[in-house]
Amino acid sequence: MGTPVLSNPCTVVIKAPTSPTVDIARQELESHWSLGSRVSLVLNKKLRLGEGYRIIAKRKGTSYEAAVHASRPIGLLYGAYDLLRMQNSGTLALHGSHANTAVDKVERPVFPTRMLNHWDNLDGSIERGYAGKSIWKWEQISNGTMTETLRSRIQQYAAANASLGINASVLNNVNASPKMLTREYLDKVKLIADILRPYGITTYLSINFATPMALGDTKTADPLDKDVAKWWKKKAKEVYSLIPDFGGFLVKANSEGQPGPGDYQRTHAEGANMLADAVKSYGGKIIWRSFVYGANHKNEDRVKQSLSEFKPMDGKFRPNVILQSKNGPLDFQPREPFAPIFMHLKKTPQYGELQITQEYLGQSKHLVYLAPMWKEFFSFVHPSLMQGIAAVANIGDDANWCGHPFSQANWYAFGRLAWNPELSSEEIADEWLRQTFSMPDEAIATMKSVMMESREACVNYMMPLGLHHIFKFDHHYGPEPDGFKADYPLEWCPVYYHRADSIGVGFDRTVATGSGATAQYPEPYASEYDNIATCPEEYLLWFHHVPWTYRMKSGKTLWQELCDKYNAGVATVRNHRYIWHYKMKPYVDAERWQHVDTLLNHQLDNAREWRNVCLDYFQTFSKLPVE
Ligand code: BDP
Repeated sequence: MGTPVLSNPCTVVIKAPTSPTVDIARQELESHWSLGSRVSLVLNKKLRLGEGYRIIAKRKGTSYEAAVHASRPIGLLYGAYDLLRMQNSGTLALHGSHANTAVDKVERPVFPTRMLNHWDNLDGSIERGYAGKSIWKWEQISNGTMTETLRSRIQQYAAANASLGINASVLNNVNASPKMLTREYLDKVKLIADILRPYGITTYLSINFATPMALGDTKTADPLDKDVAKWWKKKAKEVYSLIPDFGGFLVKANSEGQPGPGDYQRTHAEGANMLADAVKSYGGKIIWRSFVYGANHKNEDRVKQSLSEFKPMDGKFRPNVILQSKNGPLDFQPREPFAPIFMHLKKTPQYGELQITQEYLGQSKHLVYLAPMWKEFFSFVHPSLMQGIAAVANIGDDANWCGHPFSQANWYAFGRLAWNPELSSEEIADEWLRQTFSMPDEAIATMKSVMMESREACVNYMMPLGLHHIFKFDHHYGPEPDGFKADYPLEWCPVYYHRADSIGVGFDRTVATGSGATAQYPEPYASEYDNIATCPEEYLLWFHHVPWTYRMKSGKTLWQELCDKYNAGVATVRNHRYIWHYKMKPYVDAERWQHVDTLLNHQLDNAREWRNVCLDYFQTFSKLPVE
């Protein structure tokens, strides 16, 4: 990405008090704006644009006159980046017929909080990270300074996020180390926060609920214990003395082995509220994750558990507690119906949690563009139901940040949708492609359709028709539909989810005969999903146990349809590989072309493996021929 630095930079006229943020906006325009010799940045508090901005640009002869107006410095920076985006994606151009000759637009972000969640560990590893090690090189920060290499990398990270409007970053893994809150690390966090701040990014940390006890400062981590509450108050004071605009804590409690209030027979609300009280006077937030299963509702269908747990707590949280839930009720599968929790909690602010890192979508080896998946979520869960949107980052220290060159499009798309979920997946892909490659329009269109087809292809070659969680154990790469281990929780075993038998396949979640998960949905979804005849086929095996010979809408049997979907998934990848291999070479530098080509070959092998392993396995139940 990026445009060449001009030899004769443009003049940036600034009508705003100096500030680090305005300075960055000026530098970015000076170095990269090439459509005019003058551009203005105008701050006007009366505009009431929040983090937004207004851009006015007009083509006059051989250049544009452009100005960004905003009511806050960050709006000027966002506007400056938008100007560059329009330039780099050809929306503004001195030649060519499809460029705009005049633009006058106001932009405001839809989600107030637009947040990345890094699952980075203090030892530099990244949980579900596929693009190298953590970009936070903790060992390169000491005595109040950091290496220049690190500083510049973090600045690039901040700039990339700000260019999309991402305004919050949780630096560490939700499976958090208690060490994160030691003074040693807080001093380091402060330096990172100082770099992120002028880019409009608020720093947050994930915490381990048992930190005071784990560090040996208290005897318990019971949220109702006075010493514990006192410890957190003191810790909050320390954090805010270092980072006055610190965002708050993200908490994974009583989930997958993490400590939490439940260890002391306290509720999630009691745990969250104790922390909320500690950060309240500083304007801090507690972001509490609803991703819990296997504790209080052990014998319930896993997809029902988080709503069962949290619904009774609606109204019991302090105002500065936010509940953060994954888009689907299970766990970032290639396709899930939406998580009904967003509709049920009326008194608790909520964030949606998406996953940019492709844990279940081919990691950084498969070309899978995720915008269509997130748009699907927003089509059910209206953005107004959420105060913020968070996403698990796919960023690591690989030279290209995200591993697969096309995985960068997912970071990009998340940021764009967090700003404006109304943007279409196509528009975002188009923008990204034009800023990432220099290709003629026809090639852009071709690659756009590759990107647009890629997620459905992934669903098809991995788990079509509502199948889910049939991944290999633990690392979640590759198929293991026969996965069962007696010594693991049943919810970690693929056989628990597909329930294949001689009659059919799929998880019966109906009210009459199954787990009743359909009843957690509001109408019209509850009835629609509950009835096999009206259940959308992409969710069929999510909600129903369906006979192998069941007639699908196409007239084919379920078995035939399943075979066809798997084959279609493989065929799409084969076509994508063909397109890249035979058509894109002239337009892409040798290194990136080779990299993507190798990855697509690999993806095709993987897609075939998925199809073959799954169909061979399911055939042992269906006893029907694979066509
Ligand atoms: C699952 C991941 C696991 C995470 C967990 C979570 O496999 O690594 O810790 O989600 O979100 O998807 O807490």
